Amino acid sequence: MYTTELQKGAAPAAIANEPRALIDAFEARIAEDAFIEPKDWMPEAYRRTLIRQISQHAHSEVVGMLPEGNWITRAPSLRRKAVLLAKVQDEGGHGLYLYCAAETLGASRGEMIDALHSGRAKYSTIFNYPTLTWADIGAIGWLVDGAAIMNQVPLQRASYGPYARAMVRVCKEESFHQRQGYEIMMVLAKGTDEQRAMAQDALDRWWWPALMMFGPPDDNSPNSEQSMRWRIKRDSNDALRQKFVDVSVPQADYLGLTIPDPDLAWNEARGQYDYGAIDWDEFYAVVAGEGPVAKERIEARRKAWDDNAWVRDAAAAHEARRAARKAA
Ligand code: BYC
Repeated sequence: MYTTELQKGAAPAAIANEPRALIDAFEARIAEDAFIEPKDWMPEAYRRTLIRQISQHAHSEVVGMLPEGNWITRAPSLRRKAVLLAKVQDEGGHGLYLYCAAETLGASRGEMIDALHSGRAKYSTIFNYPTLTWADIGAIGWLVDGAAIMNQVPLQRASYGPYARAMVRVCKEESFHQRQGYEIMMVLAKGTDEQRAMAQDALDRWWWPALMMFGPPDDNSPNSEQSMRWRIKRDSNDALRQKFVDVSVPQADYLGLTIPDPDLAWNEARGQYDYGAIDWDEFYAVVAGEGPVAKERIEARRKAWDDNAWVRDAAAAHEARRAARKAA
């Protein structure tokens, strides 16, 4: 994600000297819920906000392959291995759709990757935590993909067409991912004492980081107001976090597992769960690159990029030869 001078703090609604008539026409289209397409005129601040969010999203998918990829060779059965392999491949595919969506806004793939590798771009905090046991793979599918779906379903109606359309397929696949994770948790929760303890330990470690995926609280979210006005975001960070808590608590109950929050309680008046305080110091430290395995994650991405340079070179050489043959 790009934190350029423009994007520090809240995104400005418009940049000086943009023609009023164009801005008005753009805002009218947003107001009537029309999609904005790549060739349409758009305010520069809208374009940069989208590049920021979509590239962060793409990086999250690609870095998000690492914690689970780590378990492919150790999956407990051939079936589990095949399913996990398919899931991790899906995440790579999501990254590709999203990089393509960002490219339609004029961002180059090379610049986006460079921003990730150099630490200038952000990616979701959740992927900076280690996967210690097989139950973590269940907890990631259940909670991390569950949180991702909660956040991404409204993005299917984001005002930028290519982003919204990419989300349609991503959400379908995430739904399969969530179910495979929950199924792993069901098997462990109904298993031996040791397996149940492993499932509970995974829930204990992933619950709070999953709540942090939705971003800072609304009163401390500099981008939300403008992004919601532009209908990029349809719901606030806190609203989506609350929905996630409300659907996850009965799922944990069904598993016979305990959510690690002593303040969690049904609030009859609100018709929602109250939940305890999130450790925002931890969130901001992880955003700043201090996550438990943050350095390993970026190092792994850089190494993959360098080790596979020959593939990019070969593709470029093939394309150059093909173009030369065509010209001849
Ligand atoms: N982690 O003003 P705010 C997946 C940053 S992967 C890191 O609320 P915004 C999966 C935020 O960027 C799916 N940074 O921002 C893959 C901003 O910084 P800048 C991942 C975070 O954009 C593999 C600052 O904090 N999903 O599903 O309005 C395996 C202030 O925040 C985080 C997406 O990427 C965070 N958690 O709202 C399994 C969804 N939260 O840029 C699963 C797309 C906030 O101003 N993104 N920050 O320097 C979004 O929906 C929004 O960008 C967010 C944040 C809700 C995340």
